[in-house]
Amino acid sequence: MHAWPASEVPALPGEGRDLRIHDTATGGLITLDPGPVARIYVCGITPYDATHLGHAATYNAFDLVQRVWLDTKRQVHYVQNVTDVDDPLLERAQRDGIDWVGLAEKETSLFREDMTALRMLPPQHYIGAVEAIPGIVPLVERLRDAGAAYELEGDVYFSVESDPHFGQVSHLDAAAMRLLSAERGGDPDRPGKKNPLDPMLWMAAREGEPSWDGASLGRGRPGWHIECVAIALDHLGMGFDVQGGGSDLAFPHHEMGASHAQVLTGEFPMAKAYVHAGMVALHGEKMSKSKGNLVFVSKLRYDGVDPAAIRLALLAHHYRADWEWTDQVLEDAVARLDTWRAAVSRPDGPSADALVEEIREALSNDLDAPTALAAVDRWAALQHAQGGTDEGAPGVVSRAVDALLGVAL
Ligand code: 5CA
Ligand code: ZN
Repeated sequence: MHAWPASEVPALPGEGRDLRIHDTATGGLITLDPGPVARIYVCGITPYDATHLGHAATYNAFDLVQRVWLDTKRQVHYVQNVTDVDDPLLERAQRDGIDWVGLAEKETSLFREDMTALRMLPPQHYIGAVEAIPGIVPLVERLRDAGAAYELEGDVYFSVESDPHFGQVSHLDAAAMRLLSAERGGDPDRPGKKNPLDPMLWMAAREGEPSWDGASLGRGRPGWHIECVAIALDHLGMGFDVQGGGSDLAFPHHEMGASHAQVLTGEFPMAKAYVHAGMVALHGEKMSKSKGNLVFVSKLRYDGVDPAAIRLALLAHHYRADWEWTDQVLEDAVARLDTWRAAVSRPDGPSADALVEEIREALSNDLDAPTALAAVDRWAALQHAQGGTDEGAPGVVSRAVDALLGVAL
């Protein structure tokens, strides 16, 4: 699949800083030390509805990861998937009496538009589940042949007990895992499973549903976790730097994915850091396509909201926090954008050298965007209060805000 166009990332004076980030698996902050090419996999959308602010907040977090790395003059190898066949997509298409392929294409196109408008850097590899199927089938066969997967009425399940490291991403107890598994696409109550938590790797063809040639597995379609594993291993290999997504993906998705990959390769861990963004809520509940309490990025754009203001609204919250979207959040961001734009519209101003370092310091410290925004606020306040004589300083601020925060002033 094609991704979306990249906005240019201006180079900044001085040196970037290494990223210290919270890793769910170890439960603490770790300093990543990627090679010259940093490797990141971020779970993509299931395209059955438009991009909402919760999605945008999560992608914003991983966009910042890349911007910190780019500032250290590293290259970034970024891979993202599109879950373009899965139960919720097929259910929505059926509910609305439309073709599932067309629905996925339409919503993926809108996602690309939203990501472009928000200046999110595109992945180098943007891969759909459907196009990954030829790579998924041999992985499932290998797991089965190694005794790590078993068949149940034609479907193939992964045996969580085959991975000695199972549980080391989320550290949940069995009861919590069982609950979340039922909520998030699993089927812990299906009779005949060896362990209720075992996730499906390959679902045998169902009447009226799309299916693909699965070689010795028979016709069917892939499970959710193996999709991301196949794509990540194909494009990044084991031991990549960051596996990213919202906190609702820590279990089961990232836990199961890590287990699949670890059993397949015999290596540990799949990712050096499992990074999870908090959940954005609306009216007190997590924004979710299944509940329908959504504010869409595209709706705001069509209403004339500047995408830079949407981005500032996201950046005003620490990526790990759970937070609530309100009209006030957007109003504050619009006001901040106006203040910043006015401050950089003059040819000279207070020196920007310290500010660039403050933004760098804040972001390298677990992507602390709110602290970075506060630093820019202080510079803008000084500019408005008394100005300054440093010629070109406003240009440096513009470039830093663009390069490190993805906001075009
Ligand atoms: N296709 C899978 C991942 S392989 C999936 O979870 N798709 S999704 O469309 O449901 O979510 C896409 C990303 O947005 C995930 O990282 C998810 O954790 C994140 N996300 C979903 N809802 C919210 C929310 N309310 N707040 C923050 N992030 C969210
Ligand atoms: Zn995923």
